[in-house]
Amino acid sequence: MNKAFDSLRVSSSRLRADFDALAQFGATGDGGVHRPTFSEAHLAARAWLREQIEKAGLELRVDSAGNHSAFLNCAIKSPISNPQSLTLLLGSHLDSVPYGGRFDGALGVLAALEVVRTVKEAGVPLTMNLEAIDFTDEEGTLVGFLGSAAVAGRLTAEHLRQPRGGRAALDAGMARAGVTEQGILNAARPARSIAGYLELHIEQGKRLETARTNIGIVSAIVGIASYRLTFVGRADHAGTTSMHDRRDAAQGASAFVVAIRELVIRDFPQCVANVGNITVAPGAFNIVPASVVVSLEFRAPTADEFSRLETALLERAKIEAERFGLGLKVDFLGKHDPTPMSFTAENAFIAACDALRLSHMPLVSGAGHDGQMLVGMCAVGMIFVPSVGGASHSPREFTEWQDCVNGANVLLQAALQLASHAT
Ligand code: HGY
Ligand code: MN
Ligand code: MN
Repeated sequence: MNKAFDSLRVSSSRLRADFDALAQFGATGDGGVHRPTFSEAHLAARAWLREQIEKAGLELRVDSAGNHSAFLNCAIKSPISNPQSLTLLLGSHLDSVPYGGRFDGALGVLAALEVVRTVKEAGVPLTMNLEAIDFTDEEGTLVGFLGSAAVAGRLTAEHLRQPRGGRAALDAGMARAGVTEQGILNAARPARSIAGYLELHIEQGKRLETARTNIGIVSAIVGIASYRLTFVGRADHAGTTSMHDRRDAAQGASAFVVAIRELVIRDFPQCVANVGNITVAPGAFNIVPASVVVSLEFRAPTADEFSRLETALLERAKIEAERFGLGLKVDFLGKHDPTPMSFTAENAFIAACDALRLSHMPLVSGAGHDGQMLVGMCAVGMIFVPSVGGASHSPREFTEWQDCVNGANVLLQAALQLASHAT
């Protein structure tokens, strides 16, 4: 622990001013924000971030995947140190889900910026550089973890061919942002250039609130998979076709949606499955539905549950389709495996919480995060701060300001530990 700087703290007022200013971009008037990737609001928020980075006297970097960074070249240069000093990444994402909350991602990016500003002002001698980063499209309104997967070199053209937000939306978004497919694929960083990635995020659940604990130290992040299932029936006249003669795609799709809740609660109690969108075609009152597209996402904390759950859900879709005489088209849209966090990062967070006299507990993250993409490339760690009532991905999302500041100070002290000489 760098004794000389263990009393260093972030500026709560400056962080608050940034947070309130950022929340205006895409504000929905009910405390939430609508800032999907590469929307006008998202692009305006990034323009605002660029201004803050330059105002802070930090080096602005925007890579070819659109990731925005505030870089602080603070590593002590010594004859023996690697001329390409390592960098410790701190960050999250400014994009939001449609009509989501103002804390998800935003708190992590602003806390990271505030940590780098604080270290710069204090002139802390570190063994590595610091970089606060805003990753592109964490939420997957276009692809999902797009910027972090690009940095980690995990993306191929195949990932971008049929993304979960649709290729047309990706093309339109890239055009608005001035990003190209080739640029995204070229954004990979050298494996040995990043020493670690630390992220502060709201919990988006109620375990910390229930346990009355200040900080959650993430031990692992769930695996997430997305499929588009199309139940294929036959259009018929809704008034003259008997109920027995129909091949009603809505029947099969609805039976599937209801059945998977039962299946997950009974057989996969640590997992979740979600149908976030159902599209009926042709979609008229008086036509028996010819097809229904169901967007399926499911999550599991371990590889074994993840694979068994995938098999069980797809099997269930087949059964319900057959029950109603329907065809079934299964489109795989992407998968991120369950990911353990690094002990080095966890220990740094524990020491920082203890030094700050903040209570902490280990948590598995039921939400996906950019850190999943960077595991394998560097040490990855996350902390959570309490979400009031567990609300998130909703304008109801809220975290008490003191909890936000606690999280930012834990991030600061953990970063100092991981990036400084032992003195
Ligand atoms: O969907 C998630 O888990 C995250 O909020 N992107
Ligand atoms: Mn998030
Ligand atoms: Mn989110």
